Amino acid sequence: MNFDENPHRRYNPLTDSWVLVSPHRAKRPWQGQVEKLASDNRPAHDPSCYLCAGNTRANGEVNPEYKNVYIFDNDFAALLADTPQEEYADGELFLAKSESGVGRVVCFSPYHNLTVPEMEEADIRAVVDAWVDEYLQLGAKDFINYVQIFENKGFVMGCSNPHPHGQIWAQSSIPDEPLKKQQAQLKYWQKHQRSLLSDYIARELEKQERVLFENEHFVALVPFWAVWPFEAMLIPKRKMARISDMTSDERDALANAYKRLTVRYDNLFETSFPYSAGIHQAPTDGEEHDEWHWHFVFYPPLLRSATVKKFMVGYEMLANPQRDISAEKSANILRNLSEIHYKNVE
Ligand code: H2U
Repeated sequence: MNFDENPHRRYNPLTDSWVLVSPHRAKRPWQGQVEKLASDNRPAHDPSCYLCAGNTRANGEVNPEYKNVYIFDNDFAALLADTPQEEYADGELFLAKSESGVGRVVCFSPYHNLTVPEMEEADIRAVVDAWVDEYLQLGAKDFINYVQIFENKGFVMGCSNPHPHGQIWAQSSIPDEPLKKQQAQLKYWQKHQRSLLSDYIARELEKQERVLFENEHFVALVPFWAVWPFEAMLIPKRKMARISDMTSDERDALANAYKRLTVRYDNLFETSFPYSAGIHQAPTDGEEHDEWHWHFVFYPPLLRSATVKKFMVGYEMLANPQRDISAEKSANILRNLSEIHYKNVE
């Protein structure tokens, strides 16, 4: 098959879904929406930012003078711990269930003007440690069965504040996306007694078509089934069900890979590159979950410049996700970018 010329569908074995790839369409002209660039000239401390150290949040609480990571209960959390347990069923067509959970906000750094690609690796490691602690502490609660750790970056992604931060939503149900991945990984594990992603990265490392870089413990690649133009994954080389299985060296390696990928992203269009990124891992329901091989996914919306993003509309809302530029071409572009942040180039 000629992946760079002919329209085709690609299979995502992790979610059991398909993406339509139309590589011949990459050159179509764009007369649509152009995004505004957010100003990148931020002070290290913004007195009006509710995430900066020492500032007052919307509910009147004052943030401490934190030095690296600071985590607090989301004041406007989507999920609440003390939700009454109720079920509603009116026949088979009207079903509802109450959902309990916890929302946490994770400030990555007190410096308002930094983002992950500009942070020191040691400070990113502190974020990794905080994620592990939160996964364990939230997961230990009897009403929490799944912990979703994520970073929503950039106004174009609906992020409300440029201060470096992420969120954690922990809840009693396993949400749809990780559940699909769990079912696919379980099926593969039962069939082969190997993890789907161990086999996948072994093949990707052989092929070297979509691998961006690797370090001792992680592989960074554009997945074969990528939907977003510059979608990427960080996959641990060792099969681990959950981030709390990482050794200290593996945590350092994750911080290293997180920084290197996001520096390349910023360098792509010389802008603070927006994305939604998050960790998919085993639920905290008390089971072993040998099938799970945790991983970190990055879904960036930008398509051809700092101001032209991909829209998931039309055919994509009605039929299947679709992409123009092939995953291999995107990987080539990202692979050839420098790992020195463009702001630090003389
Ligand atoms: P986003 O930038 O991704 O929207 O995340 C910021 C979160 O911070 C958001 O979920 C919370 C919002 O509810 N928040 C507080 O908890 N306290 C505040 O004072 C303002 C915002």
